[in-house]
Amino acid sequence: MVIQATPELLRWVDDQLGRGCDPAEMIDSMVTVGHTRAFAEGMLGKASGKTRFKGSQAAADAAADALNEVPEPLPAPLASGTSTIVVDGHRVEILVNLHHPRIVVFGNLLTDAECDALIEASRPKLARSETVNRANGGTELNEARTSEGTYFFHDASPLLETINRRIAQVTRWPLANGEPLQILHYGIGAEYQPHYDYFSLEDAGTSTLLQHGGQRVATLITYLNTPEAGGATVFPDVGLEVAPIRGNAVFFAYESPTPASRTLHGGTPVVAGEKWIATRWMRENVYA
Ligand code: PD2
Ligand code: ZN
Repeated sequence: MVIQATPELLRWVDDQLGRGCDPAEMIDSMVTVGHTRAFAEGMLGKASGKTRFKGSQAAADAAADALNEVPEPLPAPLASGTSTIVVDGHRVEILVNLHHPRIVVFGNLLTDAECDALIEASRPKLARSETVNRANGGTELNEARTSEGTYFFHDASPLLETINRRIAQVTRWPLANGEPLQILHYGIGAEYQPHYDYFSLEDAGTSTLLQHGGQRVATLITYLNTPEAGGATVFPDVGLEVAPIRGNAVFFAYESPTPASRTLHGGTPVVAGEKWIATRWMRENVYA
């Protein structure tokens, strides 16, 4: 696992350890401000290395133990070398598998019939998309996101149950940690300007959002149709552009809720035709 940390955070960890603070309490503080527990535990383990650790031996041992206990920290779709995953008899292809940051492009995640069924079920429910209000954790209209959308709970229909089971298996992340499936529709010119999907540690509204399953740790965007032109998903920090092709999907995980995750991403304007996607945002804990 690669732990990416800002110099400020490393300095804070060093300072606290140097003053003899309890590593377990420091981990709790980091979780409270929005870091994942795995990340916080990894940071403590990293800072407890002999050359950098200035606190008591007991605290050093506790931090080292914390590192040893780091669980699988993020959704982890597959091992290197895998080219297909079969779920309930449905064959999903692995088209791209980037490791840092973790970005996986899937082929044939959904069938044409499943894509069409999701679109038709959504049409009557569409409403203008909103974004998180960073001050209070609510939602608001935002010119940076000009799509319309709706969402479905996990058990909304047998179709949703099938799709959700497949998503959970290919991402190897529990369905219970997933937010409801968001369906988005972009007309000509509509876009989603570059942003991060995690909740920023600097925003006042983040503490409210974290109460529902903790931090977001990964996103899966599935293309339900192929726009005539435009509508790619772009990752400016890594120079990657994913073509929106019906049934395919792009998955990415964020190792920390900071720009160091290099998961800045956006949906470019639709130039001709329309664009439909299904987005699953994944939390570190059960979403409730
Ligand atoms: O529509 C997209 O390509 C897109 C881009 C960025 C969707 C999202 N973010 C999202 O749903 O979070
Ligand atoms: Zn996004």
